Amino acid sequence: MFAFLNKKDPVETTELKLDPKRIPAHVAIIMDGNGRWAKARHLPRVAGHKEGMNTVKKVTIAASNLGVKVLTLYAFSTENWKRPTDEVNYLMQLPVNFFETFVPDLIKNNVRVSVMGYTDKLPASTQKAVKDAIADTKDCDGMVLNFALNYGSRAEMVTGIQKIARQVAAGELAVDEIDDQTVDEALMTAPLAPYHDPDLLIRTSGEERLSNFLLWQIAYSELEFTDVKWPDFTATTLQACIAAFQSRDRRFGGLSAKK
Ligand code: V0D
Repeated sequence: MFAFLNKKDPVETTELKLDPKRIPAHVAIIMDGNGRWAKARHLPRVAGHKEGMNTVKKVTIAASNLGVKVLTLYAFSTENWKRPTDEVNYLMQLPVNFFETFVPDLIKNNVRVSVMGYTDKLPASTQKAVKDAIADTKDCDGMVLNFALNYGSRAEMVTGIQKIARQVAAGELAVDEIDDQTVDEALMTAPLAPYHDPDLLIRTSGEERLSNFLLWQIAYSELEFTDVKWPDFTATTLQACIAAFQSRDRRFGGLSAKK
């Protein structure tokens, strides 16, 4: 089923039958393969990032039209600083470019921008673009487009544990009161409630690993891996991933589907 998901060349099929009542509320994507896409075309890596940003725009509108509530995109990890300076500098310009070219479309589609990660470590111009995108879309109440920027799941958990420990030390919280919800509320996905946990996690470009992304939050997520490189990902690829998601029986540890 959905064999074309694993083809090098994504086939544009017209319609995939999706159950509109079982669209995953929160879809998270590890957008991998931009460099590989560029290399295959004898282009510099940054050409792949540029094309990848155009894919972000198309997939955002497609997800919003399908009724997704939260789309989380892994744009820059805490490890990506190890890349060549020129590439990092180019990446840091993308939110600026994105803001300049795409905010009107986001507003038209009622999409609100949100960001999670250690954004205070980003260049001032990047921080400003992110802040402006958040401010300009703050009244949109359709889908949330949530960028993970300078994000790492272990760092997020360390910060969350420190927050909880501080509440305990201040006498605001008893150790025995700490539960799943305490942790949910201490993580960077807390503002996405009730959709803080992804229902579906997609990773493009063939690698099957999590790379320090949302480790707590994906406890019960369905995982989809596709060989399609992020710049080649389309609305149809997204539909195929959601069709695969709908073909699965989610049990949440029990014996029958919860919903
Ligand atoms: C490059 C492919 C949009 C993956 C997508 C700073 C890597 C394009 C943003 C963006 C990146 C982030 C926040 C925001 C508005 C736009 C972005 C980065 C990389 C890293 F408020 N695409 N994009 N940010 N790429």
